[in-house]
Amino acid sequence: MPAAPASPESASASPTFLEGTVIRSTGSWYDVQTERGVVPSRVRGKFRLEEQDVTNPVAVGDRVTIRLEPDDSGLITEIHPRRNQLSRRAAGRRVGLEHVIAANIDIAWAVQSVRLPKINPGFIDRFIVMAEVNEITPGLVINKTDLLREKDRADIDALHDLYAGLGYRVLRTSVVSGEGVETFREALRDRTSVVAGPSGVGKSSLLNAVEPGLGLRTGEVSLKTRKGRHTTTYASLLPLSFGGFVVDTPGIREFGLIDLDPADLGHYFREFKPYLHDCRFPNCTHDHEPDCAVKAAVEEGLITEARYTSYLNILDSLHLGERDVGR
Ligand SMILES: Nc1nc2c(ncn2[C@@H]2O[C@H](COP(=O)(O)OP(=O)(O)O)[C@@H](O)[C@H]2O)c(=O)[nH]1
Ligand SMILES: [Mg+2]
Ligand SMILES: [Zn+2]
Repeated sequence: MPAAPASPESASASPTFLEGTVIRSTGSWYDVQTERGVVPSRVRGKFRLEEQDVTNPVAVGDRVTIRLEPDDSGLITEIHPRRNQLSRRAAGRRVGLEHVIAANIDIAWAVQSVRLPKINPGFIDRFIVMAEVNEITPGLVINKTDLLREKDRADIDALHDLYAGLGYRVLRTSVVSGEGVETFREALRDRTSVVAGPSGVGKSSLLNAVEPGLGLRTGEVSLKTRKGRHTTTYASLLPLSFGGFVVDTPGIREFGLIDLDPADLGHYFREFKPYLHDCRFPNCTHDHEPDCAVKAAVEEGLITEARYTSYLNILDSLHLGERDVGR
């Protein structure tokens, strides 16, 4: 611990240091959850200077040490090393900089619904890549199972089996029948989780079902024009009464694939891995190149057409510089 400053006011008592988690940020103040409750805190100027290429040196989810000040506010004196983070390119004046949305995330759930809106495999695959690139465990929630029609059951089962077979956790839920709600609650317990998905799949409804106290608004059609919204938005962590946090951010669509080299994309499709070293060209993008072992595996049915199509779509968007999840 740093020594107490030798000023007359603080000579009598040594300062109190606490550890905590940043749960909310306005850009200049940070709410830090500690064993003594939430302490509004400021950050030392030097952290700002050290991190030239990010807009926010402290993000929600960061573990920090604070020094309690005489007015009961905190001063963040240390930011503990991050296990991982989700970032996007900053907008507006700070374009080109990185904005850290949240740090130390245990799991990121892609939420989809069986109908209304229907499943979008492209979203799932892009989201998985985004999570894997950031070293965050992805999972899949298939919601609104009460709306499942018999004729769609085989497709949903195949999708479930595909992702479970790749080693990802897949949950089936319904806010109406209650299926899977308890399992989802257990999956959120004592972790920091991201819940993302297209509008209308039931994210807010699901979170209200596991934690009624959240009181999230549901059923709203989002008419926001995202293009017009260039101000920096800050995520917050919603504390769960049974332990854990859920990352709440309106900007989840923008979790980008920052700095992913198109030649590396194949490494984030787990089932491609056995074939990546058998392509003729070591920098093969598994697109147009001859003697590609990945394409051969698709032709043999060892890799699904759907996953390969997602791969090509993401590859295209990387070439075009479109690195957002939500397309
Ligand atoms: N039938 C059915 N409807 C649901 C379910 N979950 C959510 N909904 C409805 O789907 C609509 C969108 O839900 P909402 O939670 O706002 O979705 P969000 O945009 O992902 O947060 C609302 O009308 C909900 O009542 C479900 O499991 N089954
Ligand atoms: Mg919602
Ligand atoms: Zn190849």
